[in-house]
This record gives sequence, structure tokens and C-alpha cells, in this order.
Amino acid sequence: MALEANYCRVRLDADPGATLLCTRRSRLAHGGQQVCVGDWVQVDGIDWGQSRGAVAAIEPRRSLLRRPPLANADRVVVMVALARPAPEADALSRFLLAAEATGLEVLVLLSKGDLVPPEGLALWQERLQGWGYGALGLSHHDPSSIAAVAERLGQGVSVLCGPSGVGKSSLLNALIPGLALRTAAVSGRLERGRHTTRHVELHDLGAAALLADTPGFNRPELPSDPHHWPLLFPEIRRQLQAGATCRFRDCRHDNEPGCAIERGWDRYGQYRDGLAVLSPPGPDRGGSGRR
Ligand SMILES: Nc1nc2c(ncn2[C@@H]2O[C@H](COP(=O)(O)OP(=O)(O)OP(=O)(O)O)[C@@H](O)[C@H]2O)c(=O)[nH]1
Ligand SMILES: [Mg+2]
Ligand SMILES: [Zn+2]
Repeated sequence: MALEANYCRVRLDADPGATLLCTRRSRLAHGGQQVCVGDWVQVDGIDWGQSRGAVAAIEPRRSLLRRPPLANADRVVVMVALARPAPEADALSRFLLAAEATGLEVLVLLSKGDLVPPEGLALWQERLQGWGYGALGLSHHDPSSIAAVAERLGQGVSVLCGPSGVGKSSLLNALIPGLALRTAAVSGRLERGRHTTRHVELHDLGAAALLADTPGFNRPELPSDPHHWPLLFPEIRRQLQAGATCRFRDCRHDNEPGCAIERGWDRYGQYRDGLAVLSPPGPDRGGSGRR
């Protein structure tokens, strides 16, 4: 399923090479349902001669990403460039938190490896390791790095997200010979991208995989559910999994007595800042929720 102006391009389950250009039945909108790229849909009123039809129903979704909008993804791939534009820790972290909020597998790609010395890549890989992510470095001048990415994305539906200009469309072009998506050089003193890609679009990556190119954006919103906030941080998850047990069951891992979460990690400041915004400490906190 892809969206084109007022139409959806629907790929046929029985014949993946064929597509139908479909309108949307108004009862979908009346039922509050928005068709999304990646949706499985039922089509009726098919005119095989004209390859036209109408989307009548949307199948239940396995997952839904709101920004960039994509249904039924299995994996979120966050891409940032090592240079042009230079990585910004805060923005990268926000992309990762938004990715974690989907509950899907998260993969980090560090692009434009050819623009920095090997230590530049190693430094970010080490930092991301501390955040809980093994990051793959890549460069479109290095076919072996592209092959490694192809291998990681070889199964299921992946969605590529990240700031504008980091090379998302360039990666798709490198992965899929003949694709020729539009790309554009970064511009300005800050070497920002030019928002070249305007739509979310799924592309075939071999027989068992799809990869969605998406428009870049620079600063994702923080996820809004305060209860899940701690679990969006692998740094906290791994301490809890290793058996850390706080005195209070609803511990915010802030200043509570008996908190078992160690605080000496890189993103702890961002964790606390987010906590202060999402769920300011209430006056009635205290002994309730004691184990
Ligand atoms: N040196 C170098 N440049 C790259 C690499 N990958 C992409 N670029 C360049 O980076 C610029 C931006 O690439 P795009 O693929 O358009 O970036 P994008 O992430 O799709 O950007 P938006 O569509 O705006 O979100 C282009 O000039 C690419 O040629 C790389 O591995 N090395
Ligand atoms: Mg692009
Ligand atoms: Zn705690």
C-alpha cells in the first residue's frame, strides 16, 4: 500500500508485481479509519482492465508508527550521519526514544563513514553501546558496509528514519539497483538536509523484506506516556533485567529513597529532564505503592 495524492496504490497479495490504483470508500473515513502506508487492505469494485478499485476495509495492524506514518513495520532503523550533518546526541536520542516507544526492534545506522576518520565512527559506536545499541557504520562508497545493512534488513518490514540529509534515500538507492530515488546535497553552514523525500514509500528488498524511505525531520517529539518513559531506556531496562529492585514499585528512578537504579550513565540527565516534563512529581507521592 502506498499513498498517491487522493489515491492508494495497492499491491496484490496474489500477484506482488501487480498494483491497483484505488480510491477510499467513504465509510472508512466515517469510521475514523485512515489508510496508512504498510496497511493490508480489502479492495472491492475492481476494474481489472483499468487496474482500478476501492479500498473497502483495513486489516488489523501489527504495529503503527505515527511519525513517520507506517503500519505493520517490524523494525525501526534510525539513521544519523557521522558528518554533514554532524550527529547531535539529543536529537539522536529522541529518535531512539520514539523508536523504542513502538516496541519494535531498533537498529542504528551511522552513515557517511567516508567523511570521518575511523576513530570518528568508533567513538559514536562506543557511545551508542553505552546507550544499549550496537550501531552499524556505513558509507555508500563501501559496498561491504551496504551488504552488511542488506543482511540486517533481510527479513520483515523496516522503516528508515532520521534527520534530513543523512542519506536515507541514498542507502535505498545503494541497496536496490535501478531505484534512483531523488537525493540532494546538504546545504548551509549547518549542513542541514533539504527535505528531499516528501512521502513515505515502501520498497522491495529481496523476497522477504521491505524497507520504507521516509521524509527526514530534525527533532522528534518525546513520547508522551510517562509510565513507559523509564522502559524506553535500555540503560534502565538492563539494570531491571539484571535484578535491580527499587523500594517503591512506582519508583521514578529520580530521588526516591531505596532506588536501585545506578545514575552514572550518559543519558541520565535527559532521562530526568524528560521525567520532569512528562510527570512532574505530585504532592501526594510517598509510601503508596510500597512493595
Ligand atoms: N560522503 C557521503 N555522502 C553521502 C552518503 N550517503 C549519502 N550522501 C549524500 O548526502 C546527501 C543527502 O542524501 P539523501 O539520500 O538525499 O538524504 P536523505 O536522508 O534521504 O534526506 P531527506 O530525504 O531530506 O530526508 C546527498 O548529497 C548524498 O549524496 C555517504 O555514505 N557518504
Ligand atoms: Mg530522502
Ligand atoms: Zn528506582
